[in-house]
Amino acid sequence: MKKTWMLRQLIQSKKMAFIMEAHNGLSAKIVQESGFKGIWASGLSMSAAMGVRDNNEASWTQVMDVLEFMSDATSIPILLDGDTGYGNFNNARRLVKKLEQRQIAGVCIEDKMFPKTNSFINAESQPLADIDEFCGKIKSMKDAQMDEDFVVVARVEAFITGRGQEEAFKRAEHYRQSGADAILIHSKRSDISEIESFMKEWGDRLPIVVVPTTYYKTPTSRLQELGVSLVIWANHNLRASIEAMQRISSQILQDANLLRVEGSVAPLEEVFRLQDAEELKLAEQRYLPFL
Ligand code: SPV
Ligand code: MG
Repeated sequence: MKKTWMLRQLIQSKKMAFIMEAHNGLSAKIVQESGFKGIWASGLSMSAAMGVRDNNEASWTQVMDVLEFMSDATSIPILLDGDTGYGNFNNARRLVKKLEQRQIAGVCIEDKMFPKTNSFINAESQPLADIDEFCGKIKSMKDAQMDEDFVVVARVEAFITGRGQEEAFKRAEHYRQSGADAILIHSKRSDISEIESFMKEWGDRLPIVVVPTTYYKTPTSRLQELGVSLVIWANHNLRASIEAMQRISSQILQDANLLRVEGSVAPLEEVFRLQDAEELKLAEQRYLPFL
């Protein structure tokens, strides 16, 4: 089954779906094994894992290299957080071409300016993209895709930057008319009032994607009632790994031995299993002479 088709089904199905953040080949594989049907290649998480900021400090080809490992390690679809498309329409349409070559199922672009800043940092002072310019970008991406099922999600940052419902709705509607396959409506509030008012007005014009990082206390059943199509758990593997690595590193430093940590980390056998070391053993028996 094509990954693009699988992502399209997740977004278009009546049943609300969930995708989970990954930021490298290993975390992508773990997301798949845990049972998720799709992966969010988070810009925040990939940049943090590379040791840089979520401000397009990593080049788009460096992001592409990470994606290639994630895609090779998995068979479920990946939705890339493509930030602003890394430039103007021309950069964004070339991005689509290169993503398709690596079997990435879709990309989400946000209506901010390059270089972007994470939505939870100085949100109110972040400039938004010009609507017509952003619409041209969406059109160029849809025109560039070779696979009809490749998904382009347009992300509306109006609420994030302190603008209201009217601006959010106007932008979403323009992006819909420009050919976006879904709208990601983002909010930094700890309640879902913005998402709620948007959904009530939006109806079922186009599938809606949300990222409940800050309004996680809202039961997900409420999002389903409102008609949300796709929920992104955006950064929790990264945050889990930070906490685990900080704990283990300081404990080993303090103890100068491994006695207290050995039982609380994954056994080496688990690392080898995740790398599929067994397959290489079998291949060697088949292909290497004199074994
Ligand atoms: C990301 O995961 O990088 C996102 C979601 O874009 S957020 O961090 O909420 O902006
Ligand atoms: Mg991001």
